[in-house]
Amino acid sequence: PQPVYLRDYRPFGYHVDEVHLTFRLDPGATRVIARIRFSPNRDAPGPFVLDGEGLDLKWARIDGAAIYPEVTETSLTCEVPDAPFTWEAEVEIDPAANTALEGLYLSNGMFCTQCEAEGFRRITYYPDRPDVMAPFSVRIESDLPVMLSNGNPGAAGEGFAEWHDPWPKPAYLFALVAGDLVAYPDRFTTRSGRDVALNIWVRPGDEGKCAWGMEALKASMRWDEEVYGREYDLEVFNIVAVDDFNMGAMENKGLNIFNSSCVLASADTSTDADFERIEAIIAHEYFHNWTGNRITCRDWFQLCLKEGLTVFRDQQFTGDMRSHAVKRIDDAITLRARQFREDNGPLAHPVRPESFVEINNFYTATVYEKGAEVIGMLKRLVGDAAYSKALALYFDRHDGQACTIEDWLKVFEDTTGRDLSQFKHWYSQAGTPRLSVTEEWRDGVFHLHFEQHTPPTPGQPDKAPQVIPIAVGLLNPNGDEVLPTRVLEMTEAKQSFAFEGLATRPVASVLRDFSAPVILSQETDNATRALLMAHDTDPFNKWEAGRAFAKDLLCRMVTDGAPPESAYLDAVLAMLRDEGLDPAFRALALGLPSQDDLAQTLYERGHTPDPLAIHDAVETLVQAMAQHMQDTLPRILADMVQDGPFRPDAASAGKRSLGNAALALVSRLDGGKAAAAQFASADNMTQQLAALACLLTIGKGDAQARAFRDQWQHDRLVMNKWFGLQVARAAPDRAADIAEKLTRDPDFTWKNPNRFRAVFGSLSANAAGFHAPGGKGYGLLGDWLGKLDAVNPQTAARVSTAFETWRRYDADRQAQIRAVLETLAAKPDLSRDTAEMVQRMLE
Ligand code: B3K
Ligand code: ZN
Repeated sequence: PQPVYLRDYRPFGYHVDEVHLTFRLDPGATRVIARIRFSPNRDAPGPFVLDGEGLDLKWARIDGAAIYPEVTETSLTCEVPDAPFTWEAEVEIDPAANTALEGLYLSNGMFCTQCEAEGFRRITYYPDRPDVMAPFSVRIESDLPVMLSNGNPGAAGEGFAEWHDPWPKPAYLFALVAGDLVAYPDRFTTRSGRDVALNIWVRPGDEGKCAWGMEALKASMRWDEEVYGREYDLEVFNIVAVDDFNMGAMENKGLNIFNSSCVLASADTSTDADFERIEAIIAHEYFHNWTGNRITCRDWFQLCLKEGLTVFRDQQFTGDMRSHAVKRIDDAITLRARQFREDNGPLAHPVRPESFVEINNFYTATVYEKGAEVIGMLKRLVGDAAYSKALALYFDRHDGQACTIEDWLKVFEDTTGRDLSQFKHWYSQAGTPRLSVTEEWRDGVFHLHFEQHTPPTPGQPDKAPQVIPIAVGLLNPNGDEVLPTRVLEMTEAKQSFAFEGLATRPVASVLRDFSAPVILSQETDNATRALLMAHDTDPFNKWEAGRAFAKDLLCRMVTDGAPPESAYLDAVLAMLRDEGLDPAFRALALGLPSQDDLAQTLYERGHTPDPLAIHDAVETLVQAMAQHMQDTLPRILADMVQDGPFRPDAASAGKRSLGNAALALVSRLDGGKAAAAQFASADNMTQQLAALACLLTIGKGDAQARAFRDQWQHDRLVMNKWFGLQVARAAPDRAADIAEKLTRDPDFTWKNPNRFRAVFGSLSANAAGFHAPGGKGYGLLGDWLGKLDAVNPQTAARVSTAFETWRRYDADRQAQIRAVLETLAAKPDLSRDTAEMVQRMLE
């Protein structure tokens, strides 16, 4: 298939004035009758071509007269009047056969839809593009008890229900749900006094897992009013939980559809991480109502317009609800693990890509998370007040429109008078900038000399310097801050900044709060790191000093056989003991860089990474930490015991998080005694699962894994954890075997994306296990990707990114992975999704 290019954008030749759809639901033969008012777009005349895939056209009419359009596999064309006209057509579709989970499909007997990005064309013939916006009226006919669509409810009766969405929207926001569902209801009054009915719709039996999601929804609605001045705009807001879903959730207007794993929560089945993720995803989808729905994207190249901004907003929300410091660290960890990894490999692409073969392959960490970082930098550069003014102008100027990144940047230019043309490189240049800094103390003046460089990425050999906001603070050598955070604005390839009026040579805390998504290198020594770990007032850099220390130490352990250094162990222990610090922060301070991150760092430092050597170094360091901290750990375990029933709030979760981090270390010393005890007594999933993880990590826990299964066999979401954890925590030489054994388990319902990812997402996340010698992990994943691709291309393509780092490894591993990728590429019916991914990885 040919790529689509941003530069080829043309508006559609017709406006859609209104859409009326009737659905006669039937699992194997649903009828969709469309009546649509079109009018010629006088500003941009063009041919009348509708998108359509997998549709069986029964008849079509224009202004009541039968027509016989020309239909291909993907489109429909016909002659139309040069004036407004009514298009009518009836198609038949087969939801029961739809395993790709795109368009209208069935999940456990329930009808549901997923239309973003281009799924609506699998429902009826339509200009399936985001810049065509129209009000929709929908009538659903079936004997199912619950029938939902977008907007406000209309007439309903025996066997039918009608919905009307007054807000013009693109087809990708269309949704329909019908099934045997029960509601968890609530209400919300907006600040202007509109009463909104809220519902979370679930399968009977799941009502008890809705309270948390509902609280998160109400908190999101309140927050968006308070912080962005955005109110909800319909009489109802519905959320539906669906088991079979390709991603997390979908922001359909007034009818958000969620992967059940991203909305259902209870203390005994969900971990603290689940609670936090659910809160964030509910907020994210809700926030899309303004950033995405009311203001949408002109074309799919502008995806970051809605996704980067909405991620940025949900990150702000989580920071406000919990802890800004902890959230910033978590986000930096995720960015490095997913986006830096992507940016450093064959799948690197700009935040706003310029071409694609399959748009579903571009719902990436770069578009989402780097897209959010770009907004964070913009806010840091213009300041909070100007950011708020720019956003107010954005909502005011563009409400009801389908916009571009140019529109977005223009509101900032107009409110601040700044020229953002250089800043725009963040949208067009792929790759993670490398920022290096050296320090100089001369004649009582302190200088920071910076250099930036962005390595080549596919299709982009040369990069221009970017605008980098560098937040810096200075400490004096006894640890007192002598210069509070100041944002330096770097615009050149090389640039220096001078600091005067200092009595002594200071210690620099650079890139505070992770002020730009770059890889910083800074010559420093252990004493400086320890000083920053102890005294930096910026919580991110306090943590980062330890993280960078650990990274260097682990690299030296791998390359030179260096021993774990006591300077590091002492500094971490001091943080662990500091009761003035938030337990969640102390838990993060105990964490180590991921093995994948270490592999990339070693690679960039000129070594061929050996995943097993990296694994061994990490094991050695963890063991040394456990021994070094052995006197303190029992006290931490005791202090972090929660009193009273489980509460999912941030403070309680932080205590559990520190307790579980301590438990992991204690397990290295006591052979798993404490973990086994915690497993046996836990009254919540956070502690039960963490205890099982500790045991599996030290090669024990078989009995507990069996008990866990017996206890949770009936709960599909908990069983995903059971599948995933065994692979994630397997020793390197056993990971592929365990994964393989699990694929033969009768409960390995692999067509369910959550279950598939539980096994194979965990296999690729277990770096040493996935890359264990012999290539068994590669072959197993390759075979299963081939099998899944025939059924669900989107998920297969996504999981194939497990191979994106392949070029950093040795010749044997490269040959093994290349063979797997080539076998996939040669498959006769490989999907466009997976074919594009495999081809980009092989190029
Ligand atoms: N907008 C959806 C993602 C759609 C993915 C299509 N393959 C969820 C979200 O970002 O909120
Ligand atoms: Zn989103």
